[in-house]
Amino acid sequence: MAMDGQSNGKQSTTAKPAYKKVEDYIRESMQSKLLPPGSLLPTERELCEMFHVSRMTVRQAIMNLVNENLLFRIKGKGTFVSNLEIRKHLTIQGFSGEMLALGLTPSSRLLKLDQESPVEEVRKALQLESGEQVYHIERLRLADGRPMALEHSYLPLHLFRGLDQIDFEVSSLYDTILQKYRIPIGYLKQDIKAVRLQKEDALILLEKKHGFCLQITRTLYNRNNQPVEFSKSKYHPEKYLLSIDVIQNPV
Ligand code: 16G
Repeated sequence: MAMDGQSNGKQSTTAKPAYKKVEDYIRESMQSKLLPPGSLLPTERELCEMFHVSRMTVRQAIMNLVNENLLFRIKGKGTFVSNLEIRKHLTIQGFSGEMLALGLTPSSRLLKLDQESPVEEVRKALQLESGEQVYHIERLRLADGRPMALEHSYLPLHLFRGLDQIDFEVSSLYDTILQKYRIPIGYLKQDIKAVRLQKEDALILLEKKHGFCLQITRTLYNRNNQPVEFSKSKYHPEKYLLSIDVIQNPV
């Protein structure tokens, strides 16, 4: 399919620049769902052939859309149409449950599963005596294979013996708490703030060296008001929208 590009090498002052034609074509294809969310864009070479333009022109168009977060690149795989803006409701649900409810496939890359002495913040949140140990799980959480959050979970060792035998690349922590350890959840408390990512985290989550994220710190309690998990989740800033529903008290 050939589109009119700059084939004669000339442009009138009012004519659309060639990169803009490519850009508009991609925008329109996204709107009409010819390129639905998550889909792979034609290759640079295919776009060059379609529009009879140079690779630089195609790159300019793609770069503009990447800068607007409408497209994103995965090294070695290509350029994709952005899709996910997760409307995260503040409910007692784990990542896997939340993603499944949205029709997305959750998965995890396990970065750490250790037994350790907690830092003060974790020890206090879990109401542990000094000397008590925790399991520390670090996971990159993905939806449909795309990085959504970096998550550290800390659980008291004395409540979760044997937790390090579980494969958290495939298992849900909340399912494990409920079904394997038979701990019913009572309530949770959480704090939300924007934080600057450290370089290693930015590289994993955003695939760039710098950036911010939305951080949620959550303490989960059982029905006896005992803390069972403390977690820090760093959400991809462009893929999350926190949604808070407030219900009017009956008067
Ligand atoms: C959510 C929780 C996190 C929990 C995880 C369990 C927030 C802010 N945090 O990400 O505390 O560890 O879910 O997910 O929602 P999983 O059951 O899929 O392992």
